[in-house]
Amino acid sequence: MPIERTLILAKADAVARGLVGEILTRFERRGFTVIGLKLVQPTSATAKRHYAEHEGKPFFDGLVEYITCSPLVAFVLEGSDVIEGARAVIGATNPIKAAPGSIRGDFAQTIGRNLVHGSDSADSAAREIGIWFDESELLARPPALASWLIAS
Ligand code: IDP
Ligand code: MG
Repeated sequence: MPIERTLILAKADAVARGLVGEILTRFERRGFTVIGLKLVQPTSATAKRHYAEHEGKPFFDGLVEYITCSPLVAFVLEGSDVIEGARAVIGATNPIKAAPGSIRGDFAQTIGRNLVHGSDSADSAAREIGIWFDESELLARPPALASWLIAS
């Protein structure tokens, strides 16, 4: 059970619908720790960098427009297997296929407005955290507390 970090974005629709607190709560309730948090108005360049793997796909321009149309809330979670765990809390990319009980399964309808981003691998997490946060903005919990919270 490695202690990992992952990058979460509560995207424009989450902010517009007042769901940021609900989204944060779902991760906190699962036991993951918020170690960095900010409200950001992304530039088009930042959005394109973040979603670089999707450049050239038919939905790319709309995706950039979606995540730059208002401020979003970016946060970094830390915890045991948090990359996979956060993806489970978020649910499938297409909300219609997302399990009830997941964020997308409970609050979203369409793939183009699916509320949340979560890193999909350790490499993606490291790359994406570096786009949105400076290392000095991440305040890790003390190691003693981390091991007390997560008994293996
Ligand atoms: P993920 O967010 O579950 O990791 P990805 O496949 O990485 O899903 O896609 C990134 C984002 O691009 C999705 O969350 C969604 O906002 C958007 N997206 C993906 N596929 C489509 C599509 O077919 N139409 C519109 N938007 C899409
Ligand atoms: Mg993805």
